[in-house]
Formats: sequence, structure tokens, C-alpha cells
Amino acid sequence: MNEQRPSLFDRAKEVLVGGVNSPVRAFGAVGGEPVIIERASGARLFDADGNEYLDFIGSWGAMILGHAHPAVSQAVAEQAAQGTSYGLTSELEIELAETIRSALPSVERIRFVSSGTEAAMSAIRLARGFARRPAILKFEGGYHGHADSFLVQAGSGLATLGIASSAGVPAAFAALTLNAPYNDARAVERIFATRRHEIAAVIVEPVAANMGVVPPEPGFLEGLRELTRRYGALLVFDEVITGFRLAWGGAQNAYRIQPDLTVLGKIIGGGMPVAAYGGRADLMKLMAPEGPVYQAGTLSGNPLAMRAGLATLAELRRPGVYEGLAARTQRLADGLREAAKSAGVAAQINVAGSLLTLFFAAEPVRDYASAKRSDTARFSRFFREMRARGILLPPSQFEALFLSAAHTDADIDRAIAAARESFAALAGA
Ligand code: KE4
Repeated sequence: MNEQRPSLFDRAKEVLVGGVNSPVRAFGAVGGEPVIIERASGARLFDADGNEYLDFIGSWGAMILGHAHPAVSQAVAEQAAQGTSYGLTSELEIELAETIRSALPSVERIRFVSSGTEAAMSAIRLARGFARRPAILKFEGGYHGHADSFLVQAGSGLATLGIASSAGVPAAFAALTLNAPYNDARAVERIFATRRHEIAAVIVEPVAANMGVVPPEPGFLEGLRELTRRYGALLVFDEVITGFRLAWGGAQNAYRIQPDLTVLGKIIGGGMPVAAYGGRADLMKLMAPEGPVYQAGTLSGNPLAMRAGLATLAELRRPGVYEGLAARTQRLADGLREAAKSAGVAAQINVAGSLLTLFFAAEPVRDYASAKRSDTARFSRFFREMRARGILLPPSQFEALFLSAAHTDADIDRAIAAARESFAALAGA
């Protein structure tokens, strides 16, 4: 970098708030100047300073095939030549909707939108319209995007910044968002017992990934299904991360739990702005233009994005893709556990499919309270040690590593070797 010329990040900070378009990208929790990417391919990112990184962020889960997959790039290029947005329906939207419905039987009707926030926000509005109740129940450390209803004890970037909720959300509004500890169905039952007539829906990440990865304990999801049925509330699975990652379809197929509504995003757009909410037909028919609950979007079902999603899902249907992802994730987890142990570093590694989080914690992490007991200073040092060795982890203790089909066994072994050296550096510090 030329000393006279301001860095790209300096330039960015002159015009983008914090130099970023999403807070976690500022590397505030891990220190150092954030990377600014020039291009990406397969499992690799290349930054503007010519550095190459093995990528475990994967655009926060969207890039399950790896970056610039030929089938996806070709689909987008072809579609671009036929128009990028019509503002009217195209067959591509019907095709992607049919593909998703074939994978998720609980999704009888679906609506595409442009971000996970928009999808989750719309699903909650629908639930409130259906149940005619004002409150929702989420989980401490759960993250469902940045709509006002969700920014109460949320995970992801709020956890990273160490803030429980956001300024700008009226107290009266925040009071309608109830929180329970993840993996604690009895706490949910106690809340329903006193506020059953207020709660329209329970929204849950079937595998939590925004407090770091925390899988559901046996009986937790089943308990939520039973409690929501008993008290007439809807069960909303936020599968923005787990959808088409944990399995073909998503966590609801892996855990065999049928929610009333499902929120999707990331993978179904293959890196383009696509998200969706869907579920029981009798619920979805309450959405305009059929029903009284309103939601709309200029770029919803965008043809360019639909093509990227269709190409991505077509590749995920190939035999062995999920098995390979899970096997390589387990290989990484085993290697990290062994490396931490031999360095005498206290670490907990939570895995679900091709999601993984390395917590710098001595005790198991099963909810947000235990996740927050992690040594975030140690995580930050580990992040920087790994970055120096060309391995780019998500820049937060409270996020997930996302593996892709482009990560090879050699890539995994390289990451484990870098982790061995990084743990040693921590132990020696
Ligand atoms: P978006 O509005 O960012 O597309 O999606 C919101 C969302 C909803 N539900 C879940 C389970 C999510 O994980 C997300 C967004 N994920 C974060 C990373 N954990 C996005 C990264 C960022 O905020 O920059």
C-alpha cells in the first residue's frame, strides 16, 4: 500500500458509515484494518492489496458452492443479457418457488423478497395479522435481521458490538418482543403461561448460528412445536442460514419438525439478493393481494437473482454434496479440537452440518449466556493469527464458519495447520 495514498478503508470511511455497508465488516471486534475484497473464486478471496485468503465467511453462508461457481456465473451472465429486472412476474420466480416447495413440504405458498430481514419482518407481520396478537417470542442471541421487532437481545452484529438492543426502537415496540434462553423450552412454557393471549408467534433459528453455532438439544424444537400448538401461536423457523445448508430443504427436514412459517435467504439466491417467507397456504393467503396483510417489493423475485438461486439449488441436488460438506466440516472440527488440546487452549467447538464455531470457552456452549462467557479477546488474537496465515474466519466470536463445496481436504488440512500455529502463539502469549 502506498503510504501517501490513503488506504481504501480510509477512502471508504469518508463516504460509507464506518467504512462499511454492514457493521461486522469493520472488524471492530477483532482489530486490524478490514480486508477489502477485489475478487473471489472457489474457496478463496483476494483482497485489494494482493493477499489471498482461504475463506470461511462465504458471504455469511450464501456461497455454499464456493465463489464464482461456473454454473452460477453463467446463469447470471445469460440472464443479464435478457434484462435484470422487469417489475412484473417472470417464469423464473415460479420455477424457483416450485423447487423450494418440492424441497420443503411445509412451504405450500411462498413470497420472494430481497433480504432475510425483509422476509422475517414480513413473516412476523403475517403472524400478528393471523393471530391478532401483538407480541412475538424470540431467543436471546437469536438474530432475524434488523427489523425493529428483532433488535431486542439479538445476536450477530449486536452480540459482536456487545449491545443488547438498538437505539431508535421505541420502548413500547421493544416491549412486544419477548426473549427466552435458547434450548430452554420450559422457559418458553413459563412465558406462555402468563402471556398466552399476547403471543402471535415464536421465531427460532432451528440451529442457532448468530450466537455462534448452538445446535438444538433433543426435545427443544419438539417442545416449541407442542407449546405453540397448545397456545395458538405460530411457529416460525428462521432458516436464512440453515435453509439448504443443513440438508436439502433445511433444518426442518433434518429434524423432522414442521413449522407454520419458514424464512429463507442466502443460499436460495446464490449470492444475489434473494430471501423468502412461506408456509401454510391458509396463512400465506392472508398476504396481499389475496388478504389484508400488506407487503411489497420492487425487486422481489428479480430474474437475475432467481437464475442465480436456481443454478445454486441445481448444483446442490447433485449426489454427495451434503455428505461431503459434513465430512469436511467434521474433519476441520476434529483437527481444531486436537490442535487446541495439544496447545492447552480451552476451546469448545460446536458443529451442525457445514456450520462450525470455535468458542474460546472452558465449558460447553448451549445458549447465549454460555456463549457470552467466551474469551473474546482470545478469539480476536486467534482471528489475527489465522489471518496472518491466510485463513479468514468470520470476524466475530458470535458468528459461524461456513464451509463450501469448494473447500478441499487440502484446504481443511491447511486451516488446521494454521490453527495449530495460532493456538501455540496464544498459549505462548
Ligand atoms: P439479511 O437481512 O442480512 O439478508 O438477513 C438477516 C438474517 C436473518 N436471519 C438469520 C438467521 C440471519 O443469520 C440473518 C443475517 N445473518 C448475518 C450473519 N450472521 C448477516 C451478516 C451481516 O449482518 O452483515
